[in-house]
Amino acid sequence: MIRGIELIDARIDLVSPFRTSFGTQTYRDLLFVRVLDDDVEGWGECVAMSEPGYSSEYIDGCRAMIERFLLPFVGPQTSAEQFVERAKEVRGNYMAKAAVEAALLDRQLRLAGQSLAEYLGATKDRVASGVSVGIQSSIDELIKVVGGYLADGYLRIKLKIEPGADIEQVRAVRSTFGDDLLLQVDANAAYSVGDAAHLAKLDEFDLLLIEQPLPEEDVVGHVDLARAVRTPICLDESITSYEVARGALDIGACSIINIKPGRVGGFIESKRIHDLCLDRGVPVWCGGMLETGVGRAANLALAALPGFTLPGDTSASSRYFAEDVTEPFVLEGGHLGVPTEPGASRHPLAAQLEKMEVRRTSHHL
Ligand code: NPG
Repeated sequence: MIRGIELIDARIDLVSPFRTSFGTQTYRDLLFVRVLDDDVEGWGECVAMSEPGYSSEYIDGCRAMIERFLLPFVGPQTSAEQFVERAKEVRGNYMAKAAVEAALLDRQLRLAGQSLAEYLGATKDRVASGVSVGIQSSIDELIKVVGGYLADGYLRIKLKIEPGADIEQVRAVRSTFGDDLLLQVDANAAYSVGDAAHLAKLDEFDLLLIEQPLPEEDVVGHVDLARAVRTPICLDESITSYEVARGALDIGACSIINIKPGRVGGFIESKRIHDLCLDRGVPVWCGGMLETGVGRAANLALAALPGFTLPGDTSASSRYFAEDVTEPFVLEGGHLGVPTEPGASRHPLAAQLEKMEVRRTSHHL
């Protein structure tokens, strides 16, 4: 029986600054949901950032949303599926919902002795790892950083781009590391439809995809862009639900989708989007939001579904953290193992969490 829920705030340092078109991060604020049951506990990690730069959600807002509107949906025996149904009366707030869903899933799967991979219908026991490379101060630095990740064994490189740091960066990486390198770019919504001719200059580099070139709301603009460039368009920020995914595919806004459970409200919705894409032969891959091992574990289970045919941003813990809050995920031959133990999340190590914890609020049912 669920007795209560804790919300735990923490902060973890990044091994190196991570620069994207929407800002630079040197640490990551964390928010965990911990469901307390008589027999087990369930953990979920909220993927929102401290500031609303990637999406409209942010950590302090998610905490308030969870406390005021989402916890009332949780009773002593509430399953993740029931929570998802009840939470439909709250609009949006995908990252807040996903964090609660993950904690409930973790609890119920531990009680049932089932892994998230099994629950979702995973077909792989390890997943290919890609790495996301932040915008660097110079092309020399970029080449050095990419070379380091390739030496680590990463199987695919994603370069963050923005206007002024795009074509020449991609040219340098392609010419240094060769045509066989699996390479893609991510603009985090930094361009407009007027940049179509500029973005078409990326076509000569045989990229796997261009991720989210235009603003989140401009799904229709991506249709025009998709006609003007040969490189496949992949949507991330724009895809907040199954319905948006179906519409985007119907109108030709994208031909690949990045699935992030936090962005779409959880794993149950992620699976629906996966199934839709599998049915239509649309490749998907699993994004990342600088998760600690808590959320990374669950992402790996999702990435093990059969439609995830492209390597994801499922990097090892060491890509971001000197010391993860959990036992770290370690790269082996460019892959990460899919967790097989019961539950959805890997739980924090008490000593690690203690070093990182900022505050904790308890809510009794
Ligand atoms: O590997 O966990 C990871 C991060 C991969 O680049 C990555 N994430 O836009 O996809 C993204 C980006 C991101 C990071 C977005 C932090 C929002 C916050």
